[in-house]
Amino acid sequence: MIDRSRRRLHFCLRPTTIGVIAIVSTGAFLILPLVALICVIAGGFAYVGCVLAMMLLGLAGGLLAIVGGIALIAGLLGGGSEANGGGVVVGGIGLAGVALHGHWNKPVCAAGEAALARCSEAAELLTMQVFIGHNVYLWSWSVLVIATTCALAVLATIGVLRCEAIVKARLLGIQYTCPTDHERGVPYFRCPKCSTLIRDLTPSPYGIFRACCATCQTELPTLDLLGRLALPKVCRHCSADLVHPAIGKERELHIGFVGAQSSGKTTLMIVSLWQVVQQFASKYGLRVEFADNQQQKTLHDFVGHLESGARLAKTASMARPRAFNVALHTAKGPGGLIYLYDVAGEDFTEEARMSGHRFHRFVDGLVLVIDPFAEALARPSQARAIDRNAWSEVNPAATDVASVFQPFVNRLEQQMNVSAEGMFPIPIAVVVTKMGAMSQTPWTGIAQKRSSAVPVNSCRQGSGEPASVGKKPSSPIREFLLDLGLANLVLGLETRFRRVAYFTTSAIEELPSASRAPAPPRAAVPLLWLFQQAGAIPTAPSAGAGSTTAKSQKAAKQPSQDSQKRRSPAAA
Ligand SMILES: Nc1nc2c(ncn2[C@@H]2O[C@H](COP(=O)(O)OP(=O)(O)O)[C@@H](O)[C@H]2O)c(=O)[nH]1
Ligand SMILES: [Mg+2]
Ligand SMILES: [Zn+2]
Ligand SMILES: [Zn+2]
Repeated sequence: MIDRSRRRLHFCLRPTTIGVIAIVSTGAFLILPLVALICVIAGGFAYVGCVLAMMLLGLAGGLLAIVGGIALIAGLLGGGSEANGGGVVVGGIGLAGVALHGHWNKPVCAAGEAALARCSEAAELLTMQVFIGHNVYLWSWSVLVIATTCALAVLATIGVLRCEAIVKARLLGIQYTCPTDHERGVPYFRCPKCSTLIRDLTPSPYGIFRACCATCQTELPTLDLLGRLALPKVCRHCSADLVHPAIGKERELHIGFVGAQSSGKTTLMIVSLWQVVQQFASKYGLRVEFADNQQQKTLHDFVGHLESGARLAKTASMARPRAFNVALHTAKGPGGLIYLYDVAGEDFTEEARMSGHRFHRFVDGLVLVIDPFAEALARPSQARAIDRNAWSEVNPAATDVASVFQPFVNRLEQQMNVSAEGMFPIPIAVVVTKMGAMSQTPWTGIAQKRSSAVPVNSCRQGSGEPASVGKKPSSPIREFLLDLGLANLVLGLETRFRRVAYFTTSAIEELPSASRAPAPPRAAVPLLWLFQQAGAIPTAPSAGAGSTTAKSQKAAKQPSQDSQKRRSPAAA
């Protein structure tokens, strides 16, 4: 949590600020009418006071004169000299009062009237000329209007800045995808000082550009633009650490490997990635960035394993297959953060098993791996012709590609909202693997002939034009698939995918081994083609092929001390 205490609340949004300004504005609005009212009341009091005073004087004087007269008459009749004296005094006072009333009444009442008139004039001046004439009734609210505008501006700024992630997703294709569970969205961050998980590090009334960790009060940036991505990131759905430094910075490119169990997907993924790092990065002016040293070491270990002639362990079937993340940085182009999804082959045979493969919703490109040996096995006439020894060496896929492709296409239709006849708007690289073992098959001649037509260093040559079945085949590899009996598959591919390209590889044979020289590097070509389709890398090797920056060379060589040993002569 960020610190959401009152003192962190933005000054313009504090209730006290708004409250005080509201009171000031109301006061400024009311003060003139109030003073005017007081003037009128004071004038009224003065007038009424004068009139009343005179009335009382006249009344009292008259009464006293009457009382004094009565007392005098009573004294004269009764012979009381005291009563006579009292009557004379009272009557005298009364007569004096009456006389005074007669004398003062007019001027005092006039003075009262004058006071009332002056006060009314003053009230009128205040209300009509100052309050209304000078628009005080409007200006008095200006402070409150300014304060409210400021508060709204602050809220609007917060709202706009909060759109950072949406803008990045729409314009730059940056989605913060979690490689563990394929969920997307701005991650949670950890405070670099106290490691507290902060779920709300985003512009808010408690910090527009910077907010404070509630635990240790460290100031943290609230926006990617201001350095938020440098903080440790955690997936908001599964709490996995998002370790790759390019997450949230580079646009994403999600590539899925599809194929039967044991068709060679994992081998192809590892060898192709290795070739990208070792042989193609410098040609295309790329710098390859791994999540961390551990990830680099994992790839290095896998390659070492394959080079030693050992087989890879079978890919475990996982509800959520974890993506392998690498970033490609180009000198000028956009580059991208690549997500490679290697899935256990058996997962493709049933749609239900793919339910957790959420990346299908946003996959950008596919690699369909075809094991020609599995296809031959499915067609006994072809299988009988192949040398028995070859089978153990190539470890043929458990099923043919058709049994994988159809359920996968069904799944993709649902996930990408494409109708049963619709086109998938993504490129698919069709890769015939294990071609290195072809020398032991009756296809030897075909394979060699076809292989020689396969591009080595330039992806462009490898992309079969999006040919439709029935037209003149544009790729020898496509013809080879037709020969293998995969016409339906080719038809399916070319009617459902907007861009299809055919490739052959012999991933294992492209790695150096003690017994033979490595075959030319082709495994990476399908991947490079997909990268190019997405615009992540240049469409042709850079002019100064091989002369990349020192940094990129260092990155390319880093995976192993003995990488020079591993360099394929073909790529050198
Ligand atoms: N000769 C040869 N065999 C390969 C090649 N790629 C894969 N294989 C074989 O196919 C088996 C299955 O490969 P793997 O990559 O694990 O297939 P996945 O189940 O599709 O991931 C491996 O044990 C290898 O024996 C290749 O390029 N050449
Ligand atoms: Mg595998
Ligand atoms: Zn902290
Ligand atoms: Zn996650």
